[in-house]
Amino acid sequence: MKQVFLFISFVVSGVCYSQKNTSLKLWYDQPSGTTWENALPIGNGRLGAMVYGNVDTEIIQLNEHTLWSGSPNRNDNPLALDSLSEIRKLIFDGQQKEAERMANRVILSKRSHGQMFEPAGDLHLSFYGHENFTNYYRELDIEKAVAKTSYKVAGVTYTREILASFPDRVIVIHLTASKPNSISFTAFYSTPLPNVEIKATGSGQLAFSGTTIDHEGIKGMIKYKGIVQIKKQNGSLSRTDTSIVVKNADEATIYISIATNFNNYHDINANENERAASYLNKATPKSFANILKAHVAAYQKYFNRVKLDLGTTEASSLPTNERLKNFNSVNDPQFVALYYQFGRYLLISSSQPGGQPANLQGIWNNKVKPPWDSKYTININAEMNYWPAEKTNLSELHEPFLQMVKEMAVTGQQTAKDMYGARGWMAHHNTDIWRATGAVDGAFWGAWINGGGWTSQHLWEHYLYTGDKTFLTSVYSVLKGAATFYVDFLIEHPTRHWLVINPDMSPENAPKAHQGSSLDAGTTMSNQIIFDVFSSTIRAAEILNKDKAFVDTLKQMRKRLPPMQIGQHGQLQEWLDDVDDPTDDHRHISHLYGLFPSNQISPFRTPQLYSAAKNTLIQRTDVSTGWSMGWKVNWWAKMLDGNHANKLIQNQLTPVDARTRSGGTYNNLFDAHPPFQIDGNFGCTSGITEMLMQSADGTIHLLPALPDIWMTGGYISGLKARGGFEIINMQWKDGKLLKAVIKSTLGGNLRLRTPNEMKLSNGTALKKAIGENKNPFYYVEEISAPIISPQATITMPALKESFMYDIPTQRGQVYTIISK
Ligand code: FUC
Repeated sequence: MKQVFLFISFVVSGVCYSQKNTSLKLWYDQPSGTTWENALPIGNGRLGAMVYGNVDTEIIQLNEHTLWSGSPNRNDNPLALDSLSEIRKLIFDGQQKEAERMANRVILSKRSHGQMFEPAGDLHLSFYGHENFTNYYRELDIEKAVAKTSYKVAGVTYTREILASFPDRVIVIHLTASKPNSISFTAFYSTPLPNVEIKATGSGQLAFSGTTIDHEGIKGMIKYKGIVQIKKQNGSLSRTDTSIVVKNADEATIYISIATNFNNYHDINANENERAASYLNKATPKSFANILKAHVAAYQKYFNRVKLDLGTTEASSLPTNERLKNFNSVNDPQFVALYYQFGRYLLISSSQPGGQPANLQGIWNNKVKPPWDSKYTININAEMNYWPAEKTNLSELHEPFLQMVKEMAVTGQQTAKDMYGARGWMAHHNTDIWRATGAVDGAFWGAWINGGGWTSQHLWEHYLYTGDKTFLTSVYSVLKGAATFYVDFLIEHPTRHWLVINPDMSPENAPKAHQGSSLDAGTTMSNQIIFDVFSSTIRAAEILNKDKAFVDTLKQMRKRLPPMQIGQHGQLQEWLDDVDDPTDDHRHISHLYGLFPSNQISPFRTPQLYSAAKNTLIQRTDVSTGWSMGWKVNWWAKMLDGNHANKLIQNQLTPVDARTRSGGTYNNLFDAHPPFQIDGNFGCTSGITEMLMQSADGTIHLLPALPDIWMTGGYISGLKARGGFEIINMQWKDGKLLKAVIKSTLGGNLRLRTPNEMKLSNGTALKKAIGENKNPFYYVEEISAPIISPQATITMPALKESFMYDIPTQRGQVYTIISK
């Protein structure tokens, strides 16, 4: 440890490195006012809150993870089956527009287009005579998951702390003052939802209850109950019908418990009153200090696993909104580390085992009709939310998403059967708390078939990181079901004779050649997804020694999928025909799924495709919506181009109102699509990890894409790599990897790729790697050679020199390598 500390406590050209990083705070010298995106998010995976930090009337905007519109429902359109062959024919005949018209009639849901994640109302705290204040300060401490506001009125310093306790399942606010008897306020509740009963009851309690709204013909049936309990020290407590009044107290603690009748997507028979009361009654006997202690310990169990130091400069001394404004014109590497850790903070706060997965807004929403219903878009956004989970050492927090996949594997079976006459299961491009798997929004967006295929790959990824065979056994049928759907649904292309999906689309994009219709057959992204679904199912079956005949079928069919193609503009073709427009800057670049998150395109194994993918990335340009820029950080990291990845981080870390159409970041560091959409936060945290360490493509690649600006030095600890490896820590200086300490939790070959020559810490030389990596977690499927247009110009990548070593490891052992 001493050595580590010595290394990281140095100063290089004004940049200071210190492991004692005390700046993991978002802080401001202004209250939020009325702007929701200025408020600071807290959450425990079940409850979320946005803390405004306003002085005379504080607003705590509340959320509960299961408070959704509607009730258990399905949204399949069974008319699809009868028209399927006609739609397919139209698409194969080049009549996409006509096919889309028909799909709108027969594939699109005639019922719900997905339900909405609903707000749980606002708690207001009105403080008498606090209009004029000085010394204002508010912060979100992401090392502790506590928000704080303080200010001075008439010589008294007032402080509010607020947290969403992980172990106690309540939100707790603690109000203190520097002088006794100073705390006087009125607490009241408001909500944008209709028909809510609000009632102050005896002994400092304010309760609210209601039933969620109907939406698109689906009856709202989530019953919810919130109880706010105020405890005070000295002073007095009274109430009106709908408010609690505290006068002249020394301090006050406010406990907020919210619960619903939701058990799971098909069972809403819980008792919300009993639930809310039981969480509250367990929490209220505890002091704030005790709740705080248990909360911080539970939170840090996750958060402290990863530490990142990219250096600290003078620029870091300003409030967060100022740093955001300045970021593109000053050197503020610590801001990147803060943003990185904020992504991890948001995942811990919005996704806890047993709860709902982080939706488009995580767990934070104040609108009755939120953008895209604040649900789950599974043609990119929901998957992106979980990209950082495994690699940033938050594997357990992947669980809510994996559970959702398992549940869609149940609801999606009927969709596969009723709509497409296929076995297995499928989902279209959206789902919600009811795990609806029908097609929504319009055929242009919704007739996408691969929601099950893509999400199912998260199960396989979880296995690749953890090596947990019990888990793999338990989810095998889900993987198999996703593959089975494709076995039944793929059909032979009439002229090219490959097996293709039809109807198909490359999410939300349409080539000009298709008269504005997105519908097509055999798009590149679909082929890549099916390749992965087949490959992971084959591998899982082989590991579990199951289903030999089925494996054989999958292997035969996999060979007949279309290969990737390089088109006339040197681009990776998005569609089966060479119809890409090199001036198209659409935010979805779905066919680069093969580059990331998948691993079918590699600088080392498939240089032509790699070069084509690079051309595509350049043609599509950088600036786009928030999540698209987040994806691009990952892609440029996979391109081993740290400077370009950093440029995307700069674009993303731009105040949103300085731009017109494109994404950026709000003052509270929420990502802007715009509007707020959390996937960009998570995508960027994943991308920053990919710049520092990648564990696909047969190796653990250390420092694959370090930008010049981070070259001077840095430190990261706790990243996870596939195959159960943990990068306990890693340090670099002047672009050189100095040292890496790696733990093997599963044993097996550790193949490392490093930017400079390394040796073992005891001075022994490392064995140069040759041939395939024998570690099964690093097995790379071979893909078919691409078809290349005669007009395409392909520049082979000029790769920086790197070094590859093999270390045979033992389970539980730690290996330290140092630069040679
Ligand atoms: C997809 C994207 C949009 C948005 C929505 C939630 O439809 O194309 O940009 O992110 O999801």
